[in-house]
Amino acid sequence: MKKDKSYGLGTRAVHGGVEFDPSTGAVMTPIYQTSTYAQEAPGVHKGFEYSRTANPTRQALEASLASLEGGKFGIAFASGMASISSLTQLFSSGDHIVCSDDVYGGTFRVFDKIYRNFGLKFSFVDTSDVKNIEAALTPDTKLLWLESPTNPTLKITDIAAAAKIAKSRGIMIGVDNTFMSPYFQSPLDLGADLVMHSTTKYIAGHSDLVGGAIITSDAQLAEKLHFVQNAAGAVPGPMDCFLTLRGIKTLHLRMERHERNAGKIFEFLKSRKTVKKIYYPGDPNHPGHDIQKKQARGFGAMISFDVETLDRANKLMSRLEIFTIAESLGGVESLIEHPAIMTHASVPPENRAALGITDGFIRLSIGVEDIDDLLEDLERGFEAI
Ligand code: P1T
Repeated sequence: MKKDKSYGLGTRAVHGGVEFDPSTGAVMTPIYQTSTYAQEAPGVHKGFEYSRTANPTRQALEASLASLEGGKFGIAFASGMASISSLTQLFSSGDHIVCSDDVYGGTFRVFDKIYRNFGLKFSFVDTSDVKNIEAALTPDTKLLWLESPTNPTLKITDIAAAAKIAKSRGIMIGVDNTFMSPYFQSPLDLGADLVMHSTTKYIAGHSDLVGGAIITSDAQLAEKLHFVQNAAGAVPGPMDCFLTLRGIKTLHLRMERHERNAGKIFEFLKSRKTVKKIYYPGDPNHPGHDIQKKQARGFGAMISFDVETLDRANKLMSRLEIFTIAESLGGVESLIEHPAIMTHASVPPENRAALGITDGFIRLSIGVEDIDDLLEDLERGFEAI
C-alpha cells in the first residue's frame, strides 16, 4: 500500500508499510531471521548486507510505523529506552535538554544517571505550563522532550504551543507518544520534529515483547538516527518486528475498546469516597482536558488515582483477580501498579512528592476485557479498604 495519509488509520494499521513478499507473494511479512545476506561479489547485493544495518522485517515495521504517525521515516529500536538513548546520542557535551518533569522513570534515569555523566545538561520542568518551557531555555538548549500525557500523573502539554516556542528558537522538539498511540494523537501534525514510542505498549499491544521507535519527516534527522541505529546498534530482532507488525493490525480496534472501558472505570472511581484524587485527561475537571480535546482524538486508557496510604493501596491491589499487579501498560490485559515502588522508583522521593506520586498513588492500564468484569474486580478491591 502506498504510505498515503489519506487512508484512515484503521486501513493504515492493516496495510501500512506492508508489501507482499516479492519472492513468494506471502501476504504477511516473513520473519527474516538472518544476521547476514549473500553477496554476488564484494559489494554487490540486494540492498541488505548485515541485519544491524537493515533487515526486511524491520524495514516493513519501520514503514508501518511511519505510515501510522503520518511521517516519512521510521527507525526501530530494541526498546523505548533504546530509542530515547539513541536520540540522545545525537547531542554533544555541553548541550542542554529541556524535559517534562513527570516522565517515565526510566527516561528520567537515563538522562540523569547516564547522559549527565557525558556532559549533557538537563532541566526537568512542568511543561503543562508552556511558560515554564520558555523560562528553561538556554543558548545551549538543543532538544525539548515532551510526554503528553505524562507517566504517571497524566499531565497534558499543549504540543502545538510548545512546538512554536521550540521552532522559533531552532530547538528540536520530540514527543513521547506512548500513552496515546498514533490512534489518538499525531504529534508531527502538531509541529513536533519527531515522535517516539515504546512499541512495547499499545502499538504491539500484547505484552509479549519490548521495542521502540522514532518517526520523523525530517530526512536529515532520519539519516542521523539511522546512523546511530547502525553505529550504536540497539536494534530489535526480526521476530519482535514481526510480532509488532502483527499487533499493529488491530491497533484501532484495541484502542477503541481500551478507551471505552477507561471511560466507565473513571465513572466508577469518581463514585468511590476512598479515592482522594483521580488523574485522567477525560475528566472534564482535569486541567489539561480542553487541550487534550483540541490536540488528540481521545483520552486513552491510562488512569491514576490516589487512595492516600500505602496500606490501602496494597490491600486494594492484592484483592484483585483480573487486574494484574505488573509494570508496563498498553497490552490487552488490565494492569495495576504502584509507581513509587515500581515504575518510578528511580525518581528521587522529593521529586515524586512534588509531582503527587504518593504512597497511595495507583496507576491503571485498562485492558480490553469485558467492562462488567473489570468493574466487579475493582469493586472487590475497594471492599478491602
Ligand atoms: O520499556 P521500554 O520499551 O524501554 O519503554 C520505555 C518507556 C518510554 N516512554 C514511556 C512513556 C513509557 O511508559 C516507557 C515504559 N514504561 C513502563 C514500563 C511503565 O510501566 O510505565
